[in-house]
Amino acid sequence: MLVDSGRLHIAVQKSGRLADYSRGLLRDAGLKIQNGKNALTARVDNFPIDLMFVRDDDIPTFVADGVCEFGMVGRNVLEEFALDQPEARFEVIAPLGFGRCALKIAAPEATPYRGPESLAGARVATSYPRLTRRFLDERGIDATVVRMNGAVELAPRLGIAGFICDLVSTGATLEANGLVPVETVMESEAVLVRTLKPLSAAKQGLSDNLWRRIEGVLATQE
Ligand code: PRT
Ligand code: ZN
Repeated sequence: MLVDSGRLHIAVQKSGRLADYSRGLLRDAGLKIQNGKNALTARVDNFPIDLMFVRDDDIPTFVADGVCEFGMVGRNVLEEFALDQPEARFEVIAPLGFGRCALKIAAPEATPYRGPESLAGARVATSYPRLTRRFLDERGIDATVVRMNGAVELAPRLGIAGFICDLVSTGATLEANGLVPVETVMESEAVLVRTLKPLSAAKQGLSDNLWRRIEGVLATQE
């Protein structure tokens, strides 16, 4: 268990698409982050704040449990988590303007597609089974969701599924695999998320201060 040291904890992706942007935003907000790219944590010199470098998939859990008071994570990861853990308590404070992408259903070019009803009876491979299931359920489509943890775009070629549901930014990966998007399940970008666990007065003040600083940076980016 983490002892409440009175320090605030921010969960950011250790490495990956959000990592540099997340640290950059905190630096722009005036936080002097100690170096050490491979460390699991970093202290902030000028505020009682620690950064925790973790897998993006773990960020919602850390924030909901209050282990970290703040996190920066893709809305796609957060919403998939929330569908699995409806009792998890956190609030989305703001979109952060980076990590933009869309969760899309795609199929091989030759697949005939006339709308969501074309998905009836199909198999859809995805790393986002709950978001995909919700999309299908909302449209009353009976299809099989096949969970894959990576290389989802290979599923049609391997005969695992006729459709995929995956994140798309430039569309180059779909194209390289002979796939075309047919439906958008959700638009996503990185968001700032805050725990709903009650904070001590000191931490609440620090939390408000941090958010004001981040808000200031975001305002200059509009
Ligand atoms: O190690 P860790 O678990 O932390 O990282 P990760 O590998 O799970 O995540 P990472 O770094 O790949 O992505 C982190 C977040 O970035 C995602 O959750 C999204 O919110 C966001 N993001 C933005 C993307 C993309 N764009 C994106 N294009 N995440 C993944 N992709 C992948 C996509 O899955 C596909 O394989 O990129 C490929 C498609 O890209 P295009 O440009 O060819 O369309
Ligand atoms: Zn991940």
